[in-house]
Amino acid sequence: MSNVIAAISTAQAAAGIGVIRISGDNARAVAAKVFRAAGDKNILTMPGYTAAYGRVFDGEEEIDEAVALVFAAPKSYTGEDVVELQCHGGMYNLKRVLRAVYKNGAVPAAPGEFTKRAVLNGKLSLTKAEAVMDIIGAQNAQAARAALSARDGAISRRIDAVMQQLLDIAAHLAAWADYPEEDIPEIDPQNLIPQLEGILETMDKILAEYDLGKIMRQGLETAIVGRPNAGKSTIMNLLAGCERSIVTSVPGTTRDIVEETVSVGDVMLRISDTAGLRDTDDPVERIGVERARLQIDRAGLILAVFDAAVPLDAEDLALIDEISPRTSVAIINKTDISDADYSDVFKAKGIPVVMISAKTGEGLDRLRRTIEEVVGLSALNPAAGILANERQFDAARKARQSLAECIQALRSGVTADAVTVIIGESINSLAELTGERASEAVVDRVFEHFCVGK
Ligand SMILES: Nc1nc2c(ncn2[C@@H]2O[C@H](COP(=O)(O)OP(=O)(O)OP(=O)(O)O)[C@@H](O)[C@H]2O)c(=O)[nH]1
Ligand SMILES: [Mg+2]
Repeated sequence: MSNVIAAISTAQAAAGIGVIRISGDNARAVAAKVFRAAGDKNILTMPGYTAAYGRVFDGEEEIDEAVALVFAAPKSYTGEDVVELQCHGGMYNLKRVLRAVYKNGAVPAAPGEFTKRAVLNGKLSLTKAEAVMDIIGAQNAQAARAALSARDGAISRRIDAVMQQLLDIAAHLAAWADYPEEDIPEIDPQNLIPQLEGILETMDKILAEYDLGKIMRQGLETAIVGRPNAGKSTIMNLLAGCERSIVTSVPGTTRDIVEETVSVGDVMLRISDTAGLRDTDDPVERIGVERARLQIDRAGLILAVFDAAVPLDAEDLALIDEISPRTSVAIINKTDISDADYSDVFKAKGIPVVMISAKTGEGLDRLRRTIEEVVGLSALNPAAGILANERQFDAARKARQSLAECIQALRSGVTADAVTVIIGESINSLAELTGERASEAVVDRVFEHFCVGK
């Protein structure tokens, strides 16, 4: 009976209900040894998608009461017979029931093993399986929507469409090369190149959206930087909606990095408030400044704060130079006490600039809108099908690379045979992406990251 696997599928914590999932050819037989249905229902003969109330036993000792749900193969999550025991929640109780299940012939499920079986039994594609984990891990509405779309096959469909076009071209090329005597229209590289370029463009778009998708799922690493006393911590608190960072009129207040996750429209920012940038003899503050500089290097978005009440100094100008090639927003703060407007300095460098008073909140909406525009997430439709992880991205990148090589080869006049081989490589990479041709090692690696019980 060792093909029967079992695990706790719900959170390992005190809870009203906890579910133990059992899957495999003999799942019913294992379940029947620990669960006795009330009345005349019998786990062994119950039809799929039915439930029975009953009691759970370890040998002759009654250990819980539960509801058993039966899913008959192949109409179950894994494609095998599945029994789910809805027991009382709570760590001790669930583990006790699980032990009884193991004693009666099931073995512990490895991480993601239920979903892996679903893939191997043809119930799910690899990208859909990955989406299952993304649904579980989603931290915001956008990420959940993207994961749900992927679960529905949005990215598979998008990749399949590309693959279909390549298969058509490859088939045509092969037919033309293999049956020269047949009346197959000759292939003109000049026609093929624009066709392949169109496909390349689609792949580039899919690849470009990956970074935005990552920002959507994980949030964007954001650094608030600037001179001491410019109002960085006040802005952090304004965006966070709470007194997260200490604010005082003493320059050099913030030393350690203070982190907070904040939603700005559809964008999730992982903000770090940092120490004011200046040369200082204070050893503690100096470490803070070093950390601030590291944070600038790491950040995907820089919010650079300038104090309207004092003129720009050399430190400010150096910062402006540093942020101009990066994704950044310049914030001129303290408009409530100064009319100074040096926004032209930023505009000249192409840096979006917003004037605000962190003290009164004036300009906060403008700041939020500007951040949204700069990050560009609104251009992304989470339902359209976005690459979900590095594995998928790598495969897509390889497919794109082969396509580019193919176009290059056509331009330099290589034979149709050679071109067919390169197109084949591109198709293989796409098939690896969707899992159609993923090796066992790749499949194993995908499920290593799953939780036990899913
Ligand atoms: N009038 C006015 N004062 C402000 C504004 N924003 C911040 N301040 C004041 O400026 C001082 C410094 O503010 P902080 O937010 O601590 O500045 P900081 O950039 O974090 O400073 P360090 O942590 O020392 O680098 C405090 O006294 C704030 O109350 C503003 O918009 N208007
Ligand atoms: Mg501060």
